Amino acid sequence: MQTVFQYPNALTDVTTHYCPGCTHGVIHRLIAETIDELGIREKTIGIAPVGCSVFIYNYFDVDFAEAAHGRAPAMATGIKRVRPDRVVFTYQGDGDLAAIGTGEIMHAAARGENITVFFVNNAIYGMTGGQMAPTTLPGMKTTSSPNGRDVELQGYPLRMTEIMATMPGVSYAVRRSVHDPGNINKTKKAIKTALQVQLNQAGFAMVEILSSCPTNWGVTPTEALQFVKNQMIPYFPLGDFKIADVVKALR
Ligand SMILES: Cc1ncc(C[n+]2csc(CCOP(=O)(O)OP(=O)(O)O)c2C)c(N)n1
Ligand code: SF4
Repeated sequence: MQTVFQYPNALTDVTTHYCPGCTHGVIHRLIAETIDELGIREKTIGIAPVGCSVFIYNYFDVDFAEAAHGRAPAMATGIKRVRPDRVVFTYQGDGDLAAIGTGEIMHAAARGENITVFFVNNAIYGMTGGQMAPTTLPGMKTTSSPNGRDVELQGYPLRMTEIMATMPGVSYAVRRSVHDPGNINKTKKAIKTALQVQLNQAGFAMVEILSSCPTNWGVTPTEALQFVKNQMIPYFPLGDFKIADVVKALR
């Protein structure tokens, strides 16, 4: 009989704590499927962030370490330098990567560390109750910007992938989304490429993935996917912002 559904070996068979309609779970699955397909489960080490994905180590059947807020790139750097034979990835929200961890990610990228970063951008602090993040859209209401983000007062949202793409140490910097099946497939391909970059010692790779937070956006799961498409993508365009020659040679 043809197998049409299989649970990835790289995931544990437990129920996650994510809210209904949250796309953190979709992204977990794509990473797990890719780890299976590349046959790297036994040698992969993930770095857990703070934020809603803090319990990611319960959901993946791969080795994990837990970093303090924003410090995942530093921890990944240390682990990868000590064990260059391992595949090391961080999984970070926008609060983790683009607020308290901005310095960490910038310097890991500037050093061209041979690590893979999965950056989950839901434009908000999910876990702590929906406060404004550096990626919160202009005019977007959050618990700490109840009248909408005022760029005169709070500045403009950071486009982290574009910033990463300017750095000589970065080999691969792309933005994807998981708001519909076509984009889910494209995201999975980017996740695979990002891990292959590391497997080929080709340097720093980051995949930013636009994700939903129906709970803190105060909308239904379906409306949240529409918000990603209609509100987030215009400010955070999908695409390949840097594919270095060393990465092109792998394809
Ligand atoms: C040093 C430190 N400061 C603040 C916090 C509180 N904190 C935990 S999660 C979080 C926000 C995380 O948001 P994000 O990274 O966007 O992830 P999400 O929950 O949206 O997936 C904050 C501020 C902390 N854990 N450690
Ligand atoms: S609060 Fe938002 S990001 Fe966190 S699990 Fe719920 S929907 Fe997902």
